[in-house]
Amino acid sequence: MMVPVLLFLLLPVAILSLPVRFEPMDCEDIYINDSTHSGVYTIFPAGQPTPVKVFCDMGCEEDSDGGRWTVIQRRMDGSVNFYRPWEQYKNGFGNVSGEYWLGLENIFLLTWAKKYELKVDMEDFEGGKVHARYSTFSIDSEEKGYKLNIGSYVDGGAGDALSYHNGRMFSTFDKDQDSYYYYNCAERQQGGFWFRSCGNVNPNGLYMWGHTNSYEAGVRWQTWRSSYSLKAITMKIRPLSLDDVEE
Ligand SMILES: [Ca+2]
Repeated sequence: MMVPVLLFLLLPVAILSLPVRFEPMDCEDIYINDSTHSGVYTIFPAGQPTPVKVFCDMGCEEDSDGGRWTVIQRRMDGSVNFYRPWEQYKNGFGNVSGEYWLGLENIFLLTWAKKYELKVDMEDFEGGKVHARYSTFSIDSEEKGYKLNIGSYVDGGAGDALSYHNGRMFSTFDKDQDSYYYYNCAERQQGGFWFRSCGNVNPNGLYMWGHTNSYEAGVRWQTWRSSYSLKAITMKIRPLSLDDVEE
């Protein structure tokens, strides 16, 4: 009888003494526990054992916004094709050290677990740089079409082009969930997004190097530059601080 009793007594001790593995959920966890340098890291939005590679924007000295951003989307040189089907927008694609899409399921898991804000950085080919910041950001589950939920436009100089898309489901060329009966917006705008009919914002559109007449398909943020396909655009999220949540 003594052996089972001893085992029973020692088991909790054995479990407690196992080495604890650091499983960051997002870039803020990495910033607090591991590293304050921007770069590629592994996060676990769905918990172990499902690692996801991501680019963390930890900020820099001349940038006073404090970093800790988890990059969910990035365009910078046209090296990655963003005209892809639903399954790939769901699971993510591209190259995390360059252009990529983190994946709707990962974005859903992150924003389901914590409250986030959104910042979109953008650049044109003439050296202009602006951003657009939104007070909150989350998306619903796949059953609800990964519907977009954003709070109010805060600032940034880019203008509020994204609010038009608020409350819309995500669409790809093979899954039309937009509200434009006559068109497939993802086909027309050459990328996946939360299209309405169709949109003022097209971060995942066709990389077109600046001025263009077929601006609808370009990488657009219409309230900043119209008939223009941007050089760079990055969508990134960060958990709200307790102060922000209480407001
Ligand atoms: Ca449609």
